Amino acid sequence: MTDMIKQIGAAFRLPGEPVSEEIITNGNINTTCRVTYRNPDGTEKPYIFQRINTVVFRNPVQIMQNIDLVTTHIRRKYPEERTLHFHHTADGKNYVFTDDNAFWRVMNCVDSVTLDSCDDLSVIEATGKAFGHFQNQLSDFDGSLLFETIPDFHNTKKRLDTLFAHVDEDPCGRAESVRAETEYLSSVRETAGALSVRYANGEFPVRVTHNDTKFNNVLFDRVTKEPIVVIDLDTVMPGMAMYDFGDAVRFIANTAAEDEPDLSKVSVDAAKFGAFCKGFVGEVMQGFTQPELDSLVLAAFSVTVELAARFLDDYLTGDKYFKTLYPEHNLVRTRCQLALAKDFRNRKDELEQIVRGVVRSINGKKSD
Ligand code: GN1
Ligand code: MG
Repeated sequence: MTDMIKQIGAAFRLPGEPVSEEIITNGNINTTCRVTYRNPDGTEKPYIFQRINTVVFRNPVQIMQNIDLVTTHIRRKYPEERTLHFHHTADGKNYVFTDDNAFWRVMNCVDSVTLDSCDDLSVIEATGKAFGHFQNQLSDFDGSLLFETIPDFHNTKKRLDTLFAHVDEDPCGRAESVRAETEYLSSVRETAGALSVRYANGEFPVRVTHNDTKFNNVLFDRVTKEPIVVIDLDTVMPGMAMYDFGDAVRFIANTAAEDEPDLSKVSVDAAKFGAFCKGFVGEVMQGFTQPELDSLVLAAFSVTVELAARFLDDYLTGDKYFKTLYPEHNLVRTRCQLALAKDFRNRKDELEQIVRGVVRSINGKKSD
């Protein structure tokens, strides 16, 4: 057991001794370990230890304040529901800086599983419900209380502007090798950036959104596969509701993984898209404006282009942001997201029809 783990556990006054640790490899940014403690009475209890990547999140203390506010709000509003529980140090902080100046937090480990993919449409619909419900949980939360942990996080226009600035600078001499990718991104620059421009113009409500609605950011019951709780609250900030939808289907309705190198495997699974839509829209529709409902498919396309731009930007600037498993990983991710974005675009009419069908069926049920 590393001294670091012991030092962190002691700061949070965890009872007993750590007996095992295991790295959880889901996230692309932070470092997460499951650490099991043996209590003085011999029973065992697992905890999640997480080191925040402070290059990405420059204000980790503010993140923890945000999380405190958000989880307190949810706990008060829905006392019967599961919320994340973070531990506190003797001086009341829900984080600790270790000797090497790393930023750590510790939360209770929820007995659960995460999923990276799934063919069971009822689980996908339930995931849509869970993310929709998360937005409802925070619908009456004052977003101005939240620190903007990463400014312009889902400002697609700005993400594309940054990418093209780096294409011109070309700090690693890689721009020529990604000409096809940048040409495509240039051709969709305006369309993909449009929602973020309209948001800045006040055409959509400012809501408190999750902003990182990946499938594996929901914990599921091991047996029933019912969602237990939405996790990864680091980017909960004011934002566009439909981007939570878009980012989720980008991941969940892809017929392949986010970094699939064989592009012939990458496409939108319409049934999965529809199942997620049914769950999500069913939860949020009541409070949604018509322009929000009408932009769901465009949001999926836009956020997929945005991710492609972010992965490519990281590739062009030396792979400093996302964790990579091999040298071309960010480029492979870029190509995969571009293939998916193209499919979202080509099948816009079909997918919009699915959204309209979902809305009709929800309205039909209400008037029954
Ligand atoms: C990062 O770390 P993780 O996997 O939760 C990223 C998301 C991306 C995602 C792509 C703070 O999320 O925006 O969609 O990778 N988070 C941050 O896999 O940049
Ligand atoms: Mg995340």
